[in-house]
Amino acid sequence: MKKLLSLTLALALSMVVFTGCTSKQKSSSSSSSKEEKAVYALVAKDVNNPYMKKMYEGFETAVKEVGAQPLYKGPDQATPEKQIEIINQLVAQKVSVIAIAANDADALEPALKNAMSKGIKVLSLDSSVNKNSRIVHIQQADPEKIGRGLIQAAYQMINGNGGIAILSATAQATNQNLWISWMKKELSENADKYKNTPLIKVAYGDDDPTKSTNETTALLADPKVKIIIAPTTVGMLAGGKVLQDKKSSVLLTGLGLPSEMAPFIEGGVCPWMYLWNPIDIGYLAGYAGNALVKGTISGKEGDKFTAGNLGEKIVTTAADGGTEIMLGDPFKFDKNNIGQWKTVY
Ligand code: RAM
Repeated sequence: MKKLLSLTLALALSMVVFTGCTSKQKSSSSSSSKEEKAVYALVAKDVNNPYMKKMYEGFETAVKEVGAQPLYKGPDQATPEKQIEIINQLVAQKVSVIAIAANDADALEPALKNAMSKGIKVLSLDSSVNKNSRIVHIQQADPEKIGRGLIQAAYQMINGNGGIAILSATAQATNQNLWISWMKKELSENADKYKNTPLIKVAYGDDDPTKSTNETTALLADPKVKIIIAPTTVGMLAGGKVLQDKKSSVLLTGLGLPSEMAPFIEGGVCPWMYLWNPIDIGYLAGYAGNALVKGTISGKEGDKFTAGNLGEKIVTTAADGGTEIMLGDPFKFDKNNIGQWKTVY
């Protein structure tokens, strides 16, 4: 039912290019035993992050559809050190695929290079590793559109008047840092437009609910701050709760899960926000990993493959000179559509 709703909405909202539909699940009818199946692992930034769990949902579906064995791994906190340990364990376990949402672009390089030297197909998703550490990256949406779009949204929400603060994830997170660099570019390239909406501070909540709550509270101590941009689902939820509890007039936008942020959009704390379908990111990674294992693609620009229900996907050049596979455009959630999306993801 949820899948159908998602599909219908995505069609109805065809003015935006968005693959919002949750991939249909097929049950794996393979009769081969678990031992014989190749293992495809997803390494989360942090296993407890609800967004990562949604990504794994899609990954698991895809991996079962192609007849392999899915595995979910990740640290309890979003640090690269723990991810290195996990990568080494997966190499020892002789998995076939490692799809990783990286806590650092460079720190994982030796471990991932070692994995690739053993024939393991390594891809990053959500938050990329550097181009030497992966075969290909699964990119959720154009980082420039995300970064510029969030600043433009914040500007509109505060009518071009008031300070902007950013509540990010960890200081090393590749995806958040890339989005923030586009936010800063949007501000500096249009200095006249943004002269009354300066960026006051970038705070880091580490994708930890408690730290994100404390950082939000600290941001509110500065009366110049009129809006907080949280380009992380964990930061969005924590920020929304603080603003609502304090009945603050400071507004919030960013990248949030509709299921978590519906009350704040409906209540007005967050006029609107953006995201893409995290389930589809994981699903795409599962199919891309399988295409690498089967040799359908090698990860070079121009390679094409069918990603199950998402249809044909193409490998393109990424901004860092490596390659990537793009899911689609960010999608806007506001009072008009949040009611329909909150039950989807
Ligand atoms: C958080 C994570 C993740 C990011 C989303 C938007 O859950 O930091 O990496 O893509 O937010």
